[in-house]
Formats: sequence, structure tokens, C-alpha cells
Amino acid sequence: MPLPTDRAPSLAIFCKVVDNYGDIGICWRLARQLSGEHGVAVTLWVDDLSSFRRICPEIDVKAETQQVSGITVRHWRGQDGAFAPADVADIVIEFFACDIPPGYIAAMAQCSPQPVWLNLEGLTAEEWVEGCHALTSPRHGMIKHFFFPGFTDKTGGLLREAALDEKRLAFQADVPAMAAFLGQFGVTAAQMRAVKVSLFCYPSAPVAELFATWQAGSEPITCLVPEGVAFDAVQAFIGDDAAVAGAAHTRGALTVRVLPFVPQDDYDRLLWACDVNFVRGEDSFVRAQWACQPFIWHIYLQDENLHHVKLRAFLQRYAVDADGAIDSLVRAALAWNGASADALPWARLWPALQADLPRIRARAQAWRQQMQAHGDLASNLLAFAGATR
Ligand code: TRH
Repeated sequence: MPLPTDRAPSLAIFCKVVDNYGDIGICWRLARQLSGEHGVAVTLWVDDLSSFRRICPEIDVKAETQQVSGITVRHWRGQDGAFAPADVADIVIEFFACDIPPGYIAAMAQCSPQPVWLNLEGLTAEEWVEGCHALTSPRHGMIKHFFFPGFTDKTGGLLREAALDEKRLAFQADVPAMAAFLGQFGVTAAQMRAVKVSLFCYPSAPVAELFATWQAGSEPITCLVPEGVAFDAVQAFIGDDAAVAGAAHTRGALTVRVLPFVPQDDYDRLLWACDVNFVRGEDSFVRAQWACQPFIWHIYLQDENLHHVKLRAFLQRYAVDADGAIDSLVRAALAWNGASADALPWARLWPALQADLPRIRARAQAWRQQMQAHGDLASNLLAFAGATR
């Protein structure tokens, strides 16, 4: 049965914040796009409003229910009170296999027609995903569908707003706007002329070694790092002042400047304004791809180094062009993630990467086009839901 046409379809996303900002980052991005571009009435259930507030300052951490950017945000406190079929959305998404309240599931089972029940999974470039995307599993007399984002047309694709490219190109072409954007963080004109690098990584990244390389180099580098990220290395570099937003220090060729955590749309602008981006997890990793600039990915750590398998799977798809593998990028990415047994020092990795930046930038453009051809995750998800109901 198709989705309703006489009213906006409704959709509920259940999000448990496991750690950091990626869980809520992805759900919030998806919620905004479904509402803003597709007219879907979205309710976002989140268990951690404080994390949410860091990427969306409008969030009131005390509110049980609030409207933000047209989305109903509900504080998910494990409510299992009475849910009636009327409370159930047409499409129900559980993010990363979080267990939605049993009372909600019971109400889903009583609906006629029953809602489309989707488990939105994590992103990986591994090949097995194609075989698992859209698989079904019977649950409580209903069918649960597994929806995988991915890098091929046999997956759900990647989150990407319709106007994203247009916005990025307009921003990058508008030099005063870019200068004003960076200027609000205290970046000086001279620091803007340097090679600009954004740095978002987990604590295990070899940041101190990279800073030492940049400091000793001949080319000025401005490194912009959100507050709290790579804290030890940043604090050591900054010296006596606290490494809080606004702090900055220059030594040798390197300036490190601490930025506040910015709302998601501004984080995009930061990626667009920088020449090289270090990103992590899932969502900033995807945004770096849409930014079309060279980037190094710090992948989320998993047991038994499973993340190294995922990293290699991605590099096999991404770090290759008509001339073959882009060795400088592969080596740097593996070293950044501790995935290389014979990693070169950063004093050699960085110059090689820097020399290849034009080639990597060209690859980034081609990759964007390749990925865009698969549609975008929000549209693919709605089409899938419409076809399965
Ligand atoms: O924060 P992350 O490490 O998140 C995650 C989680 O750890 C999650 O449990 C895990 O499943 C996933 O990684 C793989 O990295 P990520 O995914 O890049 O999410 C960060 C979000 O924060 C993203 O939406 C961008 C946003 N952000 C801002 O809005 N402003 C900022 O200043 C910064 C630095 C990030």
C-alpha cells in the first residue's frame, strides 16, 4: 500500500546517542531533509539532548517536546507508557539498531496498514553491504527492513541535501563571505592566506607528530580545531593559555586556532573554506566528500581492528584514479589510523600528500559526481518506504 497522498506522510526516528555526535548528527540531518525537502512530518526521539545541543544550539535540553526547524523533537527517556496506534508514524526508523520502546512496537502491530519499519544501519564501503541492503526480518508479526547507506547503486546512497552543491559553490566563490566566516573565529588575513586545515579526529590520532612536521615546514599552515578535539596535542602546542575556543598560537610555520563547536551548517562552511580536512566517524566523513576537498578520515575504532578493514575498503574505492592508486593518500590515511605496519614518519607523509593535492582534488570532484549518480539517502529511503508499504 502506498504512503498517504491526502496528507503529509509521518515519520518517526528513534536515536540513541551511543557516544560523540555522529548518531544525533546523522538523525538530525536526515530529519531536516525529510521535513524540508519532502514535506514529511518528522518526530525525532532522542535520548541525549545535551549532545544534540552542541550541533544545534536551539535545542532546549529541558523540554520533553519541542519544535525545531519544523521537526518535533521528543526527549526519549525510555517511555514505554501507553502508545496508541494513532501515535504511530507511517514510517518508523530505528537508528543503528536501537531498541524502540516495546509499547510503541505493540501499537505499530495494531495499525492498519502497518507502518514501514526500517533499521537504518551504519556506513561502510565493504562489498557485503549490497547483499544486506533491503533485507527483511519478521518481528512481532511485522516486517523489519534493513536500510544501508553506501557508495554504490545497490545501497541506500549517502545523505545529501538537494541544494548542497549550489550552496557550496556560491560560498567558495564569495571571497568576502568566506573571509567573514573565518574572521568570526579570529582567523587573520595572513592565516587565511596559509594552507588552511580543519582537524576533527579521535584522541588516538598522531596529532603531535603532525604538528611538529607542520611547524618545521616552510609553508605557513593554519590549523582550525574544534574545542576539545585532540586536546592533549592542542594544549601542548598552545602552551600556557587554556586550549578553549578563541585560543591560538603560532610556532614556526604552524598556527593552531581553537574554534567553538559550530552548528552543522557552519561545520559544512568550515570544510568548504579549508584546503584539507581531517574528519572522523560517519557524518563529518560524508560531509568532507561533498566538500570536494582533499581529506583524511579518522575512522571510529572497533574491536579487533575491524575499522581497518572498513578503512581499506573505502580507500580501495576512493583513493584511486586513472593513473592507479593515489599512494600518498593511502599511506597518510593508513598511518593516521595506525593501520600501517611500516608507516613512514609524517615528515615524509605530509610533503608527499601536499605535492599530490591537485590530483586528490580532481579525484574528489570525480567521486562527488559518481556518488551523486546514486541519488541521496533521504529520497532513496522514501522511495523504498513507498514501495514496501
Ligand atoms: O562525533 P563522531 O565521532 O560520531 C560518531 C559517533 O561516535 C557514533 O557513535 C559512531 O557511530 C559514528 O561516529 C561512526 O563523528 P561524526 O560522525 O563525524 O559526527 C560529528 C557530527 O558533529 C557531525 O554531524 C558534524 C557535527 N559537527 C558540528 O555540527 N559542529 C562542529 O563544530 C563539529 C566539529 C562537528
